[in-house]
Formats: sequence, C-alpha cells, structure tokens
Amino acid sequence: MPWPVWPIAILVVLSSAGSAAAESGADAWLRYPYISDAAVRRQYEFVPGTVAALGDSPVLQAARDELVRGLSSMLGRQLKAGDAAAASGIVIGVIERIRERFPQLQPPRTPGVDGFWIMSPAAGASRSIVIAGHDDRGVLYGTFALLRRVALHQPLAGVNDVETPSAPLRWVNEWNNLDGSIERGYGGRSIFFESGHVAADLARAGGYARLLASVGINACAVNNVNADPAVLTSAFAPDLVRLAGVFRPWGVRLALAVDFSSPQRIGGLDTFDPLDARVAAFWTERADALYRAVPDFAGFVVKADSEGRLGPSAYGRTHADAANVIARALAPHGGVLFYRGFVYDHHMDWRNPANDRARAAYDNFHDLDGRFADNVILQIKHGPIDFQVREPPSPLFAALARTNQAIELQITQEYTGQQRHICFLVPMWKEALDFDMRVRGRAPVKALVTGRTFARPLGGFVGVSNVGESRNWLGHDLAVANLYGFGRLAWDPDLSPARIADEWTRLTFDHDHRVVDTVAGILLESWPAYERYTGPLGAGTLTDILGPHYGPGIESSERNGWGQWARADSAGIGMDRTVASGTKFIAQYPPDVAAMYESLGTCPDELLLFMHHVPYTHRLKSGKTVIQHIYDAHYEGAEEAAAFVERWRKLADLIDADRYRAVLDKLEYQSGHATVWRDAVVSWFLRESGIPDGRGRAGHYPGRIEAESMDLEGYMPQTVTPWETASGGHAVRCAGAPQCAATTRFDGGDGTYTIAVLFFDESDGRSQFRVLVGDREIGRWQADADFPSPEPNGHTATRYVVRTVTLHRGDAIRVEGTPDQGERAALDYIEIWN
Ligand code: GCV
Repeated sequence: MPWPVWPIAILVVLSSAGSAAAESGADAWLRYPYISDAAVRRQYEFVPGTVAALGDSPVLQAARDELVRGLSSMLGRQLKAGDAAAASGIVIGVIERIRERFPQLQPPRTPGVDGFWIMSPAAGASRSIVIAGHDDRGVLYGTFALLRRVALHQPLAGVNDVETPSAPLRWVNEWNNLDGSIERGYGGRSIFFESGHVAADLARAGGYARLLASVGINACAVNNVNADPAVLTSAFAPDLVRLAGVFRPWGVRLALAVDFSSPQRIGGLDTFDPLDARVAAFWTERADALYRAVPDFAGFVVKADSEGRLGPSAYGRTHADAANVIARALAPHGGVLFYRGFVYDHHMDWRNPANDRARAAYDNFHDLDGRFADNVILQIKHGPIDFQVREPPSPLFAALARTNQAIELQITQEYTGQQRHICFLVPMWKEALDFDMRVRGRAPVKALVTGRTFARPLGGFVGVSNVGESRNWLGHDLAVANLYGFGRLAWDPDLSPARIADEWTRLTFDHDHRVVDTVAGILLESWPAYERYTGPLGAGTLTDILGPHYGPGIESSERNGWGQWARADSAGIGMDRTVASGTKFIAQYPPDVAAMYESLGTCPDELLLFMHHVPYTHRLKSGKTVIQHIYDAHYEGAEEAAAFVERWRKLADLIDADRYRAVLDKLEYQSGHATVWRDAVVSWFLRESGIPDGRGRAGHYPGRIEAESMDLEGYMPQTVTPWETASGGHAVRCAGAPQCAATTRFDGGDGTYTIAVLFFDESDGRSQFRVLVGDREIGRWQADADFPSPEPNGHTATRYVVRTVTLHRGDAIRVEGTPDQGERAALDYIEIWN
C-alpha cells in the first residue's frame, strides 16, 4: 500500500505524539497518540475508513466525530464520516436501527440502559464494525469503549461484547460557587461560573463533559451543595440553557444543587415548610419552568439540616417530607432527587461519651426507610464520618431495604492531600464497595447501592469531583487517575484497582513497561503511604479539622462540637463505639459485621481506633504496640513518599518534559510534607504518651539544625501553633528587617551531601530565599505556592532540597530570607545528610 497523503492536521498530531512532545494534561486520558509500533498498528489495518451514524442526534454526531478523531490520530490515517449503506464501514446507532440495517446480526445479549454492543469482524473480513447502543448514550459509551480498546493496544478483530453499566445513576457533584470559587476545590477556579453567572466561555465545560462521557458519567450537578438559591430564579434559566447545551452532545445531563429554604428566600413565601401547599406549588412551578428551559434536566441534589443549612427540622418535619415535596415536582418530567444522608449535629457535646457523629446518618434515616418517593435517592458518603483516610463503610447502606441509595465518593482530595499529595483513592473506594454487609446473605456495598440486594429501581454512584481551570483539571497530573477511576468503578465496580491504574497509566502516559510499572505502582501504593504518614489505625486523618483539613493539627479534632474525636490522651487513643461500653455505633451494622467489629480479637487493626479506645501499650495483631505502630508507620510512610521521587526520576526520558517536571515537583513537595506530617504526629504522641520510640527515632533528628539555634541576623525566634507543626515548636521569622539570615558551621566530614531547608510558604506574601555554602549560592527560590494559611504551621511547612553539595568541615551554611508583605520568610530548620 502506498504511503497515504495525510492532511496537515494529522501530521501535526503524529509528530506531536510520543513521549518527548509537550503535553498540557488537558486531554487527560483521551490523548489518542499515534501508534508508532507497526506490529501493534497492523492489527487495526482492517478497520474501515468511514464512520456512519444511523441518526443525527447531537450525541450520535459527537460519537461519530470522536471515532473519526480518535482512530485517525491513533492509526495515522484519516477516517471520514461515511454512508451507512456502504458495504463496509463503522456503523453506529441505537440497537433498533442497527437491527434494521444488519438483520443478520444478533448481539449475544441485549444491552440495558446506557449499555452497548460492539461487534467487530475477524481481521481480513470486509464487513462493518458495529456499535449499537441501547440508547444514544449507549452508542457514545460504546464509542469510547472501542477507542479505549485501541488506545490500550488491545485486539479489536472478532470482538463481540455487550456491556451494561452497573447502575443507572452515575453522577458527579461539583461544589462550585456562583462567584467562581470552589468549596474544597484544588484544581483552580470554576469552569462553570464566574461573577454570579454561568461563564461566558464554556469550552472547558464542554471538554469536561467529554471526559465524563468517556467513562460513562451521565449527569453533573454543577453547583455547591451549600447551594445559592439564585440558581432557581428565572433570571438564571438562560445561563443554565447554555450550560446544558455544552453538556448535551456528551450525554451528560445538567443537574443542580438546591437550597431547601428557596421557597422563602426566592419564592416570596414566608415559609419553606415541606407540608405547606404553597411550598409544594413553588417547587412544582420551579421544576416546570426548568424543564421548559432544559427538557433533559436530570434533577436536584439537596443538603438539608446539615452544617448550618436549613432543613425540615425547622418545622418538625422529616427528611422524607422534605425530599418528597421536591421529588414530586420533578417526577412528571422524569427528574430525580438526590437527598444527602450527610446530616449531623456539629455542635455536639464532646464531654458526653455517648455522643458520636458516626451514628448520625443511620440515626437520621433508617427509620424513614420506605417513606421516600420512588424518584428519591439517598446519597450516602462511603464512610460514617466524612471522607477520612480510613473509615468503615457507612452502616446505612445495609439499613435501607425500601429506599433507593447511592454511594458518595470524594474525588477531590479534601482530607487526603488536596492534590498536592498523590493519593490514589480507587483502592479505598474498592474496599468500601466490596465490603460484605452480610444482610440477606452476601451483600457487598456495591450490590446495595446498585439496587441489586434489595431490588430497587434506582441507585448508583456520585463522585464529588471539583475540577477547575488548571490545565490538568485537578491540579496534579496523577490525581486525574481518581476521576478516571471513579467513572470506571461506577460503570463496573468489579474492576480491580490494578487494572484501573494500568489502563489510566497507559492512556495518560505510555505503554513502556517502565512507565506502566512505575506510575501504576506509585498510584497503588499511594493511599497506604498517605495513611501511614497521616493517620493511625482508623483514628481518622489527624489534620486540622478546624482549618483547611490539610496539614497536621493533632488536637484540633478534640474538645469541639464537630465530632471527629480521636479521644487521644496520655493513657490511650480511639473512640469506643462498642455496644458493650461505648457509643453503640457498632450495633448499627448487621449482626455478623457488628460482632466482627465489637471484639478486639476480630476487629481489623486498620479500624481498631475507629471502633475501640485502647491504651498505647495495646498489642496489635502484628505484635506491635499501638504506640510503636504509630512511630513505625509514620517513618515508613515518609520513606515511601521519598521513594516515589526516586522512582519517578527514572522516567525522565520516558515522559514529556512538562508533565515529568510538574509531577516531580509535586512528589518532591509531598516527600517534604510527609516528613512534616511524620514529625508532627510522632512528636505529639511521644510527648502525650511519654513512651519512647523503641527504635530511637522519635525526638532525634540526626543532621537537623534548628533555625533558632543558628547564628541569626535579623531573624527572631517565634512560637508556632500548634506546636507539633514546627520542629522543636519554634521557627524564626524575619520581622523588622528587609532581609535576614541564619548561619551554621558544618561540623561533619568532607564529602557530598544533600541539604534540605524547611521554610514556611504562607499565603500572605512571596518571600525569597537563598542558600549558600560560604560565598557559593547553591539554591534560590521563591515561596509562591498556594497553601491554605497565612501563618507558619503544618499547612505551609515546605522543604527545599539541594542535592550533591560538596561540603568541608567548617563551611558556613547560610540561608537568607527576604520577606514580602505579611510573609516573613520564616524558617524551621536545615537538615544535612548523605
Ligand atoms: C460542601 C465536609 C466539607 C464541606 C462540605 C461537606 C458536605 O464537611 O468539609 O466543605 O460542604 O462535607 O459534604 O456537605
């Protein structure tokens, strides 16, 4: 065959494919790089050169264009939109139309809602490839499945596959505020809203819908569950029409979070009582108006009686009353209502040992089972507290036999490193989904939320995604694996984390086994590592509960109404949730599960402190005491984070420069911050328990020189709060001078060393730093990252590392800081090792 003449556009794609080219990350896993390996490419030679859609809906057109785009790019030959009547070609359409066109073909099974059938002839046969959907969305999902197959270099010839998603509802929630900020968003500002309106430029919103469609997500609730009632005003409707318009070709239905008090706040009523006929009329009128504007509108999400949001308790009504009045308004249009199970009292008396936030979801909802309308789905966070690094599955999943339910998973890493740390959450979600609740025989959570165990018509998955305008959507190139993984699990919760990590790595980076092994390996090890250096044995993440939920703040969870208590004191740690002596939370589980958690003998170590209060000397199944486990785990976790950097460095020539550098910077930062976490947790428990580390590490930091013990020019010692977030509880601060310096004399042997400088990168300025050995500058940087605090503390503590520095005994090592505005170039210590 002669070398084809390709249009310029294709040549550009081809020349930019491959590992060395610049990549922004914006294409995420939909890069469609040219398959440069001829042997791999050859297996797709039989793929016809035309794509025809049986129908012209926007979704079918999007599917056809996506096939043309993706296959042309990967196969290096230009496909075209074609004629469905041609003897061969790729033909896509809903199954009825496919049957008319190909009466001789039979799918092995009929695909269900949103499902598809892909039929591809054996290589060499000159027949059509067929993608048949149960519906238009199914065609689109089949399209992306076929493209994924090719992008993964998997065989296509002879494929005869039917897939139906596990559940009908696969949504994302975006906690976007109308001013463009995002609650718990770590990937930049909103791609949906700006200045109180839907954004003028919705190109990225459309691009996001394409990403969602590629993993089977079928609706997106675009605004914060702490909802602004303005979204329901008629003035907002034209904005919503535009947004729905960019979602529509991708089969993503628009949804909104609504404020339960809207009837009063924007409806001109003096009440929002769900049993008041005027309130019902308000919801009906608003729903009717919305559906006139956006006929394929998906439905609402409601957060009520939670964290200060108004709810039915204002009128002594139940959550079922609240949900049903809104659901009835949506029902005639086929809309659904997700009612959030995240209802708890955040002013709980911590002195009362019977109080327990973990009980709240079950206590609030299980009695209401069977009282919700058929189009209401209870949206339940996967654990009973709030997206902590380790929680048991919510017992509410097993307590609803006559209520639709969905699992809420958090893609945005609120408590798991905020996309500055890599923490691949798929293994954590998978543990929750696979957990067998042992109700009516075997009942893994995935069967409960997909409506299989209790035969419910609706059910599914909600991911709190919070993408933003950062080039790679989430702020960290590797964190995008969580978005991909959420979609893949929602489609098929039986997929393994290893398979998802492997797929994502190949699609996002490359097929080179060194890349796949390293990236997928880091992903799969990242949640356990993060857990080890942040939170012990199910006690929760020991983060600053009262602040941004990011850096360490061990005691912030105690002695306040938020109820995330670890009950750590000098004698022991853990929440006693047992039936025998504690809050009786454990009784909310079905008997077999409750018995397993209740007994110290059978409660798994990783949830020990979630379920039991024990002395630090309690021995785990591993044989270690709790306190020694805390020390060891934090050292191990920090070592693993350090190893991620070294592993990634080996990929320097195998990954495009921009993404390589961006990820390296993040991993370097993570390694430094893991050390901050380690030291904070270990120091706190050492002081509180008074029990030394059996391996002598806690409280001893070889090679570390505290800034306050260096020769200071201008710098002044400062107490840091909380004390455990700075080494020795103190930093130095350049308060009254335009520039300050801290100097020490190196007293080790001549050689090559690594020097780390621990400084504080606050949000209130951009200090400059230099580090010198004698007169030789060995590093210079600006503290300009975006951390969530204007103070020196565990959120802002950051490490700058200089490798391979030649040092001689007696050398002066000097750190200079130039403050800027409120940020006073604070330093904690330097550390030297080889
Ligand atoms: C949108 C946690 C978060 C809140 C969030 C809430 C929720 O408490 O910290 O920011 O509010 O969960 O899920 O409603």
